[in-house]
Amino acid sequence: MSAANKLLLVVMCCRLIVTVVGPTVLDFNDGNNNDFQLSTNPSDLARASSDFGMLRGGVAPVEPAAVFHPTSDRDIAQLIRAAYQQGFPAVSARGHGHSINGQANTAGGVVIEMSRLAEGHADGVRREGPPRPRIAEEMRYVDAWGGELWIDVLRACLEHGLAPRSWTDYLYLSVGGTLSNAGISGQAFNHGPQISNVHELDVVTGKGEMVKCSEEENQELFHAVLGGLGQFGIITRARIAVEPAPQRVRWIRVLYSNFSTFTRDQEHLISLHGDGRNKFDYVEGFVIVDEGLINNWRSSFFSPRNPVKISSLGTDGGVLYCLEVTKNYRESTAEIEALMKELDFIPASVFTTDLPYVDFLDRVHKVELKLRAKNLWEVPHPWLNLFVPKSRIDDFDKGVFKGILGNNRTSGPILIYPMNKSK
Ligand SMILES: Cc1cc2nc3c(=O)[nH]c(=O)nc-3n(C[C@H](O)[C@H](O)[C@H](O)COP(=O)(O)OP(=O)(O)OC[C@H]3O[C@@H](n4cnc5c(N)ncnc54)[C@H](O)[C@@H]3O)c2cc1C
Ligand SMILES: *[C@@H]1O[C@H](CO)[C@@H](O)[C@H](O)[C@H]1NC(C)=O
Ligand SMILES: CC(=O)N[C@H]1CO[C@H](CO)[C@@H](O)[C@@H]1O
Repeated sequence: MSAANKLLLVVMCCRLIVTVVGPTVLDFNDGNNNDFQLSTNPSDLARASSDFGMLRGGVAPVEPAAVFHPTSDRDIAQLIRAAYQQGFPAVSARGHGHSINGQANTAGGVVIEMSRLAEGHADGVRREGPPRPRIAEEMRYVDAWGGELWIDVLRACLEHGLAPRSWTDYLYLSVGGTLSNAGISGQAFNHGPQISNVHELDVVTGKGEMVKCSEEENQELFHAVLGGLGQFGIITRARIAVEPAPQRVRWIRVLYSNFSTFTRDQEHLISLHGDGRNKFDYVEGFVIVDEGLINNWRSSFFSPRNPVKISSLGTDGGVLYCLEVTKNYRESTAEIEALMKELDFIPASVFTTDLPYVDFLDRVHKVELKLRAKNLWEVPHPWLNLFVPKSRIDDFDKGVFKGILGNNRTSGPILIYPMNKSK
């Protein structure tokens, strides 16, 4: 922490009473007998300055002036009220820092660390942390702290035999972080993205007000904050819809060499949504431009003793498409066979796994552990998500998958799956 940074913060907060308690703590009193501490601990600042993208490698990271560890929504409201009334530098919320390009950071401002950190708090004093997930079994919802990781929300719900319905592929992301985007995965065709599965939010607004919002109450704020990239307020609590947790999952991958057959089958599967229809519970897919990928990223799946050879499948342009589906089940798997009969994949290319529901949801974490062991997790991730209109998807395949990527083989993951606009 440079002296210049600290000075900047103190100057900009000149109307607050500031005491420098130790080398890494700034103590504030907002004049109303409210005391709070900001951390300038180098490890807090370093953490807040980097994210999953790691796109600034080599260049000095942009540091915030300080980091705030809240234990409740009141703490956050107090900080933001002081910031609003007294001309503080910018404030941003950071969930698990798994977005890219410094989205959760604010250069020279204060980063609110929403996640539960084992280290405790700036002054080293252990206080009670933010509220734990609270489940209402009858009403079928869970109330979760904005900084809670989805994996912890899941674990808490499972103790009651319940689980949220709509997911992201990876669960080590915070509730507030994914609800500030959309939270999209293979369940979205049926349940909508995560932001369509929220009943109510507690939000701290830019003026430091604590506001409850929902479809019925403060509707404008509700819709602004969901998918609002942290720009309309800070989510401190989300009330999330849950369902009885499925027991087991049949997880199937099949390959296609013909892009239009692949997209036709995917679109057919997402047209089967709503209650009472025989449908898969999850529909995704990915593009394979390099055999390395099959035996790499998403694919502890394909047996190593029986590696898939793209060349043996007679592809056009050397690109393969993998449809990935799951069905949650308790006893019978008859419905799965019926659905598979409706598809037109390469007959010899069916890869099937059967596993507990939690293991399926937490699948990317297994990949994370493997990549970490090879030092391949904390590397730059120049990731990009795009919605492509159906009318241009064939051009996209020719130009990007078969063209740019087919000619410059990459072993990074390339996911592709359709979404219903109405969801
Ligand atoms: C391995 C991996 C897999 C992924 N898979 C998917 C996927 O399948 N589907 C999908 O939709 N996304 C996916 N993502 C993207 C991910 O959902 C977003 O990047 C998400 O923002 C990360 O959550 P986070 O808690 O790390 O948020 P952060 O990166 O900490 O924050 C992201 C944004 O949200 C804001 N924010 C954070 N917390 C709050 C809060 N409490 N209130 C208001 N604003 C807040 C921040 O200011 C920032 O603008 C994936 C990311 C990774 C790294
Ligand atoms: C892909 O399948 C479509 C019909 O689904 C067919 O018209 C087209 O010729 C096929 N393309 C190739 C390269 O075989
Ligand atoms: C980054 C890169 O190597 N791009 C090349 C990919 O392949 C096309 C040919 O299709 C080249 O024109 C690009 O330069």
